[in-house]
Amino acid sequence: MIRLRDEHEKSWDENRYALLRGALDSVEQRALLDWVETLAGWPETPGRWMKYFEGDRRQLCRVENFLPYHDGLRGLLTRTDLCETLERLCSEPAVLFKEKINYKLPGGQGFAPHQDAPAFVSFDQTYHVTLLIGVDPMTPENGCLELVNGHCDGQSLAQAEDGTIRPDVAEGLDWQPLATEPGDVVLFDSYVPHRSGPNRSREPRRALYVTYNGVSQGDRRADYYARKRRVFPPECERDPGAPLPEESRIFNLGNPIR
Ligand SMILES: O=C(O)CCC(=O)C(=O)O
Repeated sequence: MIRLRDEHEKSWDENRYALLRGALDSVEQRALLDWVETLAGWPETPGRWMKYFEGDRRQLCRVENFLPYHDGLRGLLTRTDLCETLERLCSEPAVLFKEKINYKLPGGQGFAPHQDAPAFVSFDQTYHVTLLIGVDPMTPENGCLELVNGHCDGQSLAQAEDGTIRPDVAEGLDWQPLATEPGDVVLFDSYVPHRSGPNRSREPRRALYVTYNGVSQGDRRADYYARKRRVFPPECERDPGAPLPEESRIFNLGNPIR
């Protein structure tokens, strides 16, 4: 069950993130693994789910916008225990803003230090909560998430030109690797600084990142994907001769995506 206990509430109050160990049982974990493997095999199809790649070998690194096409994942990401937990964290009912699976296959790149809030400004929204569910064990070796403790004042830190945290500021932060097991769930808000290393192991490190916002900030999922498709489309929808617009930057913040 994805429910907050006292220790999670305490962690949230102190750090704006909480780690819920063993929130999914073994049956749910197996189903999730199966779904994530299925999505990796879906063909690149213009106008539908969005597959992104990294490196010269076009290694799969992300699938997004899969909710309309997958009943199991839609059920998991909108179920009652999760919605009630999100309502507590957003202080009002929450709606789903965006969903992605980061595949981080062996050799897959890490993510530069960043906060999500500066990348989620396209629709005048100010606050989001992201749910992370690790499909594989997440370790320092395979590039687990690293978070900063105590950054809970809802402020954006100084940014470099590319929207990531300015390196001199990032260097001074207290980074904590958050190793997780399959079935663990992490919730963190859009101001928590985070980063991750590359996958140096021989196994995939797959994880779901699903972002929600309070309903008073609007149901903008469809708008988000319409805009992302326009300014940072998957490769199968790109005109190979046309450069991506400047606005594509915030749809690809700190990321290794081509
Ligand atoms: O999957 C990771 O290693 C980090 C993901 C992340 O920070 C992001 O997608 O913004």
